[in-house]
Amino acid sequence: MKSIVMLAILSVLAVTMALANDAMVKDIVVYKNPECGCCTKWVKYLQGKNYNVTIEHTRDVLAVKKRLGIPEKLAACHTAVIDGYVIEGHITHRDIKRLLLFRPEVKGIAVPGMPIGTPGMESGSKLESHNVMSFDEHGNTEVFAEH
Ligand SMILES: [Cu+2]
Repeated sequence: MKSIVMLAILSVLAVTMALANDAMVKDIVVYKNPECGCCTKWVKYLQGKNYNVTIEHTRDVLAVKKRLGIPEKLAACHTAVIDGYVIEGHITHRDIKRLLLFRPEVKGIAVPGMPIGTPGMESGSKLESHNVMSFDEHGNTEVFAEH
């Protein structure tokens, strides 16, 4: 029994340490329309968290979303790729970290639409409650995180 408790403590420690350090991949490619203001704000937010952002401007973000297999109902403004995962919309750096840490068998995660209060969509201290969804290559979706 004791060893199970010890194991649990150790795994919590490992996760905490992994979340605390910056050893994870920080190179991210962001596909966005050059005119998209909230997309640019999200890029600045990531840069503020020490992400190394490569911006790919395109006037056909929908084509990119299609190519990357993002279900239509999960679409947002910008689309990003980091370490083999697709990041759709105004997602927090914490959720990106969690994704890269736990590496679920999904294509990526998405915040559909543009909820108020997400990074790049700030409006005072307001936060529209929303779910971060994960999706796989078959278009199956699941709740990844609730905010
Ligand atoms: Cu946006």
